[in-house]
Amino acid sequence: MARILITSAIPYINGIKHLGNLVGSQLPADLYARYKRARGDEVLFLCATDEHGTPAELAAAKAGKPVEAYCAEMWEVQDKLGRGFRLSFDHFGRSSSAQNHKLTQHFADRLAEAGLIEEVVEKQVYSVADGRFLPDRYIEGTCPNCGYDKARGDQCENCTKQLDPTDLIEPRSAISGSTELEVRETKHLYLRQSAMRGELRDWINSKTDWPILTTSIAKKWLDDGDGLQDRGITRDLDWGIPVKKGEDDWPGMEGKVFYVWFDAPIEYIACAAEWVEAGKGADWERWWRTDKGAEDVRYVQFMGKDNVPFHTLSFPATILGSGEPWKLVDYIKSFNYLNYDGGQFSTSQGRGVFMDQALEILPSDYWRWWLLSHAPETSDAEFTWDGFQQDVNKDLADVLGNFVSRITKFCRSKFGEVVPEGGSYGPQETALIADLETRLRRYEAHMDAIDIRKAAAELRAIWVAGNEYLQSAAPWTVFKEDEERAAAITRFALNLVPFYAGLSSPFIPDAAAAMAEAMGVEVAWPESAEAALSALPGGHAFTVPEVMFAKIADEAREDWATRFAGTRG
Ligand code: B3M
Ligand code: ZN
Repeated sequence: MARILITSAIPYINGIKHLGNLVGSQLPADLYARYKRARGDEVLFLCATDEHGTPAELAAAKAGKPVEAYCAEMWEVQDKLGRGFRLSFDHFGRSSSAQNHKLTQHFADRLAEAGLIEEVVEKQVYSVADGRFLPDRYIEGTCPNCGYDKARGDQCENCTKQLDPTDLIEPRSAISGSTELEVRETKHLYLRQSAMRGELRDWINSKTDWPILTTSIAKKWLDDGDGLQDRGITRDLDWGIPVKKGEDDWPGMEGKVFYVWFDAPIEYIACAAEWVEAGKGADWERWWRTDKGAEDVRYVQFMGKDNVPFHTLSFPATILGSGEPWKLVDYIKSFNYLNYDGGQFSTSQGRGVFMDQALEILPSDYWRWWLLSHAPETSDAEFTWDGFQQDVNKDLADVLGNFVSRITKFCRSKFGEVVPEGGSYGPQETALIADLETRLRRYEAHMDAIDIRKAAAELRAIWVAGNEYLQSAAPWTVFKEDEERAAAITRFALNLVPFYAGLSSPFIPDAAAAMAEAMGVEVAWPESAEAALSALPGGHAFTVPEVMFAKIADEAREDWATRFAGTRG
């Protein structure tokens, strides 16, 4: 039995995520966690909300709430949606937890002890009226390039020119509108990542089995980007983890907090400690410390491609720089983007389908199946309503759902709600078992390799094979001549239902559970096709399940296409 630690990138707290976010980290991570558990491995699957930084402060201000209250509420919302999508986290934590405060301050202390932190005095804009330093995006003014009067200190939204706050004409605070701004000196901590270039390069070069998407991004930033420049890891903000050296104050850093991208990945570790604190586990260091049992853990991370540099360079720099035996990631599965109907999903424009809306219109299995079977692995992928309707209707309703409904209903009408006895299997059954055995091993290999689209294609082929068998063996025709043989075919086809339930459960857990329940068995991963297909003996009782997958009608599709075209609410 292997031990597998799985983390999904932790979503920002500010707002509900769209389906592109979901398929880029949480959902594939869940697929893998469910699969590994089904295979009997010991899994710890962690995720959390990413709660610090300017976006959280801004979103809270916009909602008219204190930032702590806002984060607590949004955590509830994201937690509930995660459960709605059946994301099987062992713990869904918060980067604002006490555990993360402690660990983040601990890492800063270790890095300072190792000589990897430098104190740098910089000049920054201070707002006298607001009594605080303003991050670039909190400063507004007139664009020197196009004259747009709401340009931000980092960029003009109108002409897209990148700006420095000092470029703005008549700069003012975006918080209060005050123009009483001055440039003041402020001290920040920089992590000397550049000192670790060699160590990081050796580590990344040793990862020959990583997806090309992951290593190409890592190497680009390692060598010719500025990814390994020394980075500021502190900010002049109120909301965040106070800058401390372990438990001690850090002279000159009073009132400052760590930068969100410094503490967010540390939450992966803190989340395991929260899991123990919540009474769900006994020992988190066994997963995270190689001197305390984690040397045989395989650690797999899931994330969108924009997060790769932070996970291949910055976070490993924190871990390696600490000089302590923390577990480093073994495999990083990264994703391209999912686009929406000829454009991009857009949180600011409300374009596309968001997690709450998706669950309002269809059960989670529909979304899980479509999203995972179209996961943007080797290139960007696109969601269209036509494609979604077509694929879901075909794969789930016409193939899988139809198979289950047809065989259970046929059996009920001719033999009652028990698996029929008698008759014998022939060449058709032998051939199907051989075919399914090959496909089962191929499916497992794709799942082990986290080749999600290939795995989905194989699973679909496994469903199709059963459907085709039933179609050609045609027990309803055979029944008229040879009831015994019809009984054997029916028994064999009924045995496919729990087989499908086991194999489908990582993709569509609710439907899988319903199938197994109808057949009066537990969801279980099959040892082999042969063993699985004789699991239900003659005389075993079952029930005909409810309609598993209703088809998406054209009117519904048209309706949704209009409803989600832009601007939510
Ligand atoms: N919150 C960005 C994102 O949600 C960021 C990930 C942090 S992972 C430690 O895409
Ligand atoms: Zn401009």
